[in-house]
Amino acid sequence: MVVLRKLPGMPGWPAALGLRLPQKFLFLLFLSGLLTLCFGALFLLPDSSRFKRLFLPRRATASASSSSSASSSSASSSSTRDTDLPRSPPAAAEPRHASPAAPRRLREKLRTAARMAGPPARTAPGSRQQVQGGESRAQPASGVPPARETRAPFRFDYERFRRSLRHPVRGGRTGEDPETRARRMKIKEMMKFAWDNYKQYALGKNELRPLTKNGHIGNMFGGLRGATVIDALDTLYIMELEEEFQEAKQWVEKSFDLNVNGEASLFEVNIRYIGGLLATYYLTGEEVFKSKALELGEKLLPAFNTPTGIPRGVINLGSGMSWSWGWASAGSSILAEFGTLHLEFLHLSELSGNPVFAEKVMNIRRVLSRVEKPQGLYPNFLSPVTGSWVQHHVSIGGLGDSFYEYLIKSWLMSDKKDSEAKKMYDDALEAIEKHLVKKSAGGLTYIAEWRGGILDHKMGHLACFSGGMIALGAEHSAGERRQRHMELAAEITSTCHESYARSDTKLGPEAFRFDAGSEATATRLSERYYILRPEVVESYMYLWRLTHDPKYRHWGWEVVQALEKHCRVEAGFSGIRDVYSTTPGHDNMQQSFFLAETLKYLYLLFCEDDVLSLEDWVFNTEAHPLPINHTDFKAAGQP
Ligand code: DMJ
Repeated sequence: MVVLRKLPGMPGWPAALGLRLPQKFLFLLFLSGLLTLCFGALFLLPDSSRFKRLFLPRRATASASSSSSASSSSASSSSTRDTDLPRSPPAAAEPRHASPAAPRRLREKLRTAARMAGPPARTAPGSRQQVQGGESRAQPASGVPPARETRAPFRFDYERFRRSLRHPVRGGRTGEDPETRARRMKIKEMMKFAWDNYKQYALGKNELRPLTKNGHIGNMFGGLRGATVIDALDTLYIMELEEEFQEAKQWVEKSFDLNVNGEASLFEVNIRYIGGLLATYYLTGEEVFKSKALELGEKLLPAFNTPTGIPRGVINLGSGMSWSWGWASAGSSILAEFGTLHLEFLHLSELSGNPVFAEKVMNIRRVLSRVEKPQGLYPNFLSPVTGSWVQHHVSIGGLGDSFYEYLIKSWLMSDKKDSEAKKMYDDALEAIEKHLVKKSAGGLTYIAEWRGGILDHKMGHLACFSGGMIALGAEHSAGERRQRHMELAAEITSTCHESYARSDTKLGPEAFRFDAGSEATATRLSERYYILRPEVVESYMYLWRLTHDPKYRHWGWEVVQALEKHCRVEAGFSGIRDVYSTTPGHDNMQQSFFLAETLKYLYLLFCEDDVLSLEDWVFNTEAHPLPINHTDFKAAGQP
């Protein structure tokens, strides 16, 4: 302003306009604001702009542009809508974060870095790792920068992967008897019926309400839609329901929107959406499934920004804010949730070439392997802040279940190289055998729950997956241990079968007890329902494949008949409210896991062993098949 007033031969502008002192002051304030605005606008111009290059030095231009793109990418989740983005990327396009096409040696180096990376540094609130949303990533401890900043585009070698499989994914179809084929076809028809009704009444919603013939959205998926589509994809493909598979694929291409802003369960999004997309990519090689899985995987990363790197259970997929479930003790994270990411996250690293996903789950592994275990058991609640247990409740059913499943499957998926996972599984199973496995007065073997040293003699339907898991582990043991575990698996599966056989509907309750005179029956009204859960038929499928005892097919067929009789309604399948009533009320919900798991496991029970062979695949906890690494990809997750 001094310059303006003293220009020779020219009165200052405000003076020339005849303004008083306060008005001059306001005028100059306005002028300086205008100048600042103009300068700031330079940063919004594209790098190519002549004006920008004229006024800003080269370095400032680059950093301004990168910070602007960073902020637009972190804001994109909430602000960008379908109209702004192509709904499906061109088939050959790499995902936007795809890393490096790097020479093999560099890839190995990055993987080694991921393997060696220590737990994330404890960060003060507000530090870089605590920034919510966007793509805040921990730097590997080795100092090797994140993959996308250093490497050329990476491309997963799908053909090489397919050549590594030992069996055709849908099997060779030889040597089956007509009855087995007819039963398999019946299950295929059930799948078609479930899909057709979902498609007709609820396509684009998460699940079908078969009585009211409409859709259900629910609050587990943070605004994501189409849970049934994603969960059904690989089952439709395996059952050779080609037309229906194409319908589902088209929905993913045209309508599956990841730019959502809502609160999601990290666990559910991982097992259903990421698991379903990954499996379908591996089965079909269609790029759209891979790119959607990777894009969604990135959106989950901010949940890991905690002092220990143990993720919180709930994440807003738009903002990246995360927090613990309100019902979880003292802000804790749940064992079965943060312990059920390993398989999918290793595959996300494998497919993107970006080690960040593997680093996150290897860090969880490190925290768990170091924390002291009461009697060798893993309680269900862990603080993501201190890394200590919050409450001593142990269960192989709900809250704990799939953590154990992922230990043995991590080892199998690594082609038996991940010996740390195997040891953790063996030790955990030994503690379970010692403290939780019991026999009822009537001779039924069951796995009790443990509350601070006191046993609760109940098994949830969820815990019935353990027959299959223990059999799978036993298959790869030797000698006395193998036999003992195979017997334990068969006994638990038989107990779970009893929980079905002792009901009027021949379907099992949500929980059954072994106290006060009850033997594998529900004693509380609130535990009598059946919501189309898969765990019992899952164990039948594993036990059949590993023993070929015909009773498992027989028991599976009983379930098919019971489902047809009590759960099939005019427009789909519904859960029932009371398995002990011959006229059970329906709950009006066709759960997406019915298509992902229950029908898939039933179908596989009546297939030859080479359909999704256990030599080539492990099933994630939502029954989505992920390949065993016969090539080199498991290196990414090795400790
Ligand atoms: C499924 O979503 C998964 O199997 C999960 O691990 C447990 N619950 C349901 C089915 O019961």
